[in-house]
Amino acid sequence: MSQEHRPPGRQTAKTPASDSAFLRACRREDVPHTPVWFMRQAGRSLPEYLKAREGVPMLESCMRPELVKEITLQPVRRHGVDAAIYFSDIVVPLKAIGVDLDIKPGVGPVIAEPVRTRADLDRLRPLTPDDVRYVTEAVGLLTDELGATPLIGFAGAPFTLASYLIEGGPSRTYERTKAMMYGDPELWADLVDRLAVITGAFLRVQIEAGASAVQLFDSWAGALAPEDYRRYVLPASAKVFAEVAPYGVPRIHFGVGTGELLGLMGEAGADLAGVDWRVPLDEAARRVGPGKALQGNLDPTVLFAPRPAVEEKARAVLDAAAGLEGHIFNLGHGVMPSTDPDALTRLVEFVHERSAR
Ligand code: 1CP
Repeated sequence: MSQEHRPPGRQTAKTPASDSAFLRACRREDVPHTPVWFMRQAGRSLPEYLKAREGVPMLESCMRPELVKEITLQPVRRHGVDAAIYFSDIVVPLKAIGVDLDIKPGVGPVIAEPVRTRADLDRLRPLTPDDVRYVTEAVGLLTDELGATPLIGFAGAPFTLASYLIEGGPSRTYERTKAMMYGDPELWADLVDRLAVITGAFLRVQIEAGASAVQLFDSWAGALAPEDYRRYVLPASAKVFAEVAPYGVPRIHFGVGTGELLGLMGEAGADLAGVDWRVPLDEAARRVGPGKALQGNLDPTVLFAPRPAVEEKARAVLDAAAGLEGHIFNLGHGVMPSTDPDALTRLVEFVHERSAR
């Protein structure tokens, strides 16, 4: 962290959200009920989202503070979740430093000129708060409105961002990404290090503006074998967590298909581990190691089943988490766009009722 950027001692700062069930669970303190929020709780499952987004391209919607505020608040109003997540996308900071990219409907992020050489890497400059003034503004609007409900800031982790930059868009196999990782480890290390600096700066902007917690999405890290994760990815993610550690806000670390990586991800330094649905939470806690709260982990496709089946599966998640210090109920990955929003509202009620202390 640079000298000019000393955190304003937020570790001890009391905010209206400090005593929320979400932040208490992050700190592994007693809670009145298990807090719950959903990855991708804002978005296409909500008709009010589709209406708000009408005629506004995805990336542009992320740069309009009033619209960001409205979309972020929609699931809080509708479902009564215990936390809001800032509406944005993991590629927003890359766009902000001048990477030519777009988010294509039905596809995802698409990069005009993929990063494959040292000269391409040199185009990735550091991010300053001035590059993302709309984020500072929107977080301010949100924290005013949210009061005691915490706001989670987020960013993409270096590996997941690198995969989009190198492949040029979504991938299932990460062939070019792995080709660079194994074929030019020095270029790879410089790329993920640079992304760690950008990501750290982007998270700092959100925290300084008032976010109460941050989540690092390493969504696609599950594509890696543990030894490759340790060697090629862990140092960059650890750098991001170290960068925001002085603020004292809870740091969540999430990836999909990362059952075999949970121990190593634990070493990267976050306060909470986000777990997908493939590993039961009691087993995940053993793998992550002591001193961390867990977040997860209902399979998002369970929400397409009838209500009794959803409740049985949700109960199993709560039961597996019963012996943990600190559990935040979530899905094992994001809400799928065709999910019935009423099923999500009922799930929030169920988790709150079932876990009431
Ligand atoms: O037009 C649209 O509505 C586009 C769909 C969409 C939305 C609603 C995209 C494109 N991004 C988003 C918002 C978004 N992205 C949020 C919203 C906040 C909330 O949770 O309510 C978040 C947290 C993200 C983060 C994100 N973007 C991740 C990490 C989380 C995850 O789901 O693993 C990733 C991998 C992306 C890339 C991305 N952006 C959009 C899509 C369709 C994708 C995935 C593409 C792929 O399959 O690789």
